[in-house]
Amino acid sequence: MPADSGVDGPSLLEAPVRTGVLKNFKDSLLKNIIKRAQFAIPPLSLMILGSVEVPGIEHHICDLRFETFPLDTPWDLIGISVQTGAVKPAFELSALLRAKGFKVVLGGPYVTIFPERCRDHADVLVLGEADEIWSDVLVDLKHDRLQKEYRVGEFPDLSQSRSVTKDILDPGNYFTTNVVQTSRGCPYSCDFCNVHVMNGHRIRHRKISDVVREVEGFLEKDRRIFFFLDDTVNADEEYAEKLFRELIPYRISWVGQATTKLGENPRLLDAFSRSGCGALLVGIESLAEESNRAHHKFHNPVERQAACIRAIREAGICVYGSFIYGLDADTVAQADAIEAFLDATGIDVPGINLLRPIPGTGVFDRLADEGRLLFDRNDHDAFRFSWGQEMLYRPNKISLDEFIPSYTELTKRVFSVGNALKRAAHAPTLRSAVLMFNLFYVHMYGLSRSDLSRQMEELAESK
Ligand code: B12
Ligand code: SF4
Repeated sequence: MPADSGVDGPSLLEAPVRTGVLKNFKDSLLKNIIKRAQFAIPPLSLMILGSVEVPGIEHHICDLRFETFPLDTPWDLIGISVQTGAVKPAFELSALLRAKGFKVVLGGPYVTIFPERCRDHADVLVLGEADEIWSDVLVDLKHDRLQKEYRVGEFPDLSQSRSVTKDILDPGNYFTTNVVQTSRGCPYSCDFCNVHVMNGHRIRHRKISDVVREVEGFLEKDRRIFFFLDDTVNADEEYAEKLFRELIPYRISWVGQATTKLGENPRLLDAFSRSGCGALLVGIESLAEESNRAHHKFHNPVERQAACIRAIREAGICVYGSFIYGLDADTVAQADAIEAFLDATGIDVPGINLLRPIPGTGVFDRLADEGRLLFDRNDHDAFRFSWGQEMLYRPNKISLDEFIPSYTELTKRVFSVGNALKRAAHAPTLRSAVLMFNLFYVHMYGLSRSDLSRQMEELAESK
């Protein structure tokens, strides 16, 4: 269920404006900027599946962020990608389509982790990374022998060449269509994340020559920025250095996600910078080491983070620093620590998240067992995720009455228009994107604050 404030995303563009002339003006100005900036990137999962060739089968992608589902077309099979935070709308859509007589297949992270909860909502389930098994589904569809469930045994071997086409996308819908993944799997086990649950602990690479060929082919159709969607694009430093050195001649500009360890590897930093890296998202989480340990995050020791971030920025790469405030050893002192860290490092775009316990992760089960979830553990719809909105759990060392004001005061200070302008002026590159993101966050964190203050009132009433 999306929040009324619109913090959940695209619906914010249609959200009713609130009272106050100045506020209305600011809201509508920011909404227009966001609409124009069109931050959306295409879903790689559906691009991959849509590239699987089976004679006689044609794929179409409908991105419900921009398009209305074409119900008048006689589709043979409709696939829906189900993310954990969007289970309810996915099931509702499936019910509507099935009531009209269409066959529906559900796949994606939620289906893979909770198949038993999905069985009644589809004709067919696909469990796991579907790169290879999707062709079996299509062949069975052709021969009218679809099974109820397709379960991927082994993780697909990514070193097998499989080309990805963008021809089924409408490029006008997106900020860029250049999304590429070089590897899957994560060697770490942060308990708030389900990447290692979904994709395993072993890093599986694509061949460097395949990735380079893909970049070359993508460039012919769209010269905009590239997104490397890997969770940690520097996880295997040797592979990353080889790959990005080979990409230097293509003169692309790109962004991705990395660990701050990058700042300690000058050769790799040089390869990133020379291949056109403009910005990296890094997960800092807590500035209290004990908190990170409590959530099984052992890489990136806190005392080395600041120096690493400075090194990355000095190499001309912007840093999006992602924090989670409210982890298990955090006290309210974290709020000031985060602010001081932002000043000391010059992080270009900060993201100050609340912990969103996602069903299927270690932290979800632990908080549920400890009686700290604020919603029923079986009601997965309650555990939607986004920037903030309401609290889903009780922090360990801070009462909710203290935590919510501490968090909202922090985001009010960090996400001001003045700070947005300052960060853009000091960004090592991509200044207009840094400005846009920061302004977007001024707006979004404002919405998140209204959700939280409503929750505070409700909690007070229920006491
Ligand atoms: C890129 C990305 C984004 C992009 C979105 C890009 C886009 N338009 O798709 C951006 C930056 C916008 C984003 C935002 C967010 N993201 Co994100 N994101 C990712 C990331 C890094 C890669 C996704 C991807 O493309 N993977 C590659 C594809 C190939 O893998 P896949 O999607 O799993 O698809 C395979 C299978 O699942 C299956 N499959 C998938 N769909 C279907 C459908 C059918 C019919 C079938 C048969 C099979 C099938 O086959 C596919 C091929 O093998 C993942 C992490 C990850 N490694 O997946 C996180 C991840 C999906 N994001 C996550 C989160 C939490 C968020 C945010 C809430 C973050 C935030 N706090 O704001 C927002 C929410 C956005 C939203 N409203 O949904 C979580 C989701 C947890 C969950 N669902 O259980 C993930 C898993 C990361 C994590 N740490 O846990 N994200
Ligand atoms: S948060 Fe990042 S590093 Fe931690 S397990 Fe998930 S993908 Fe790996």
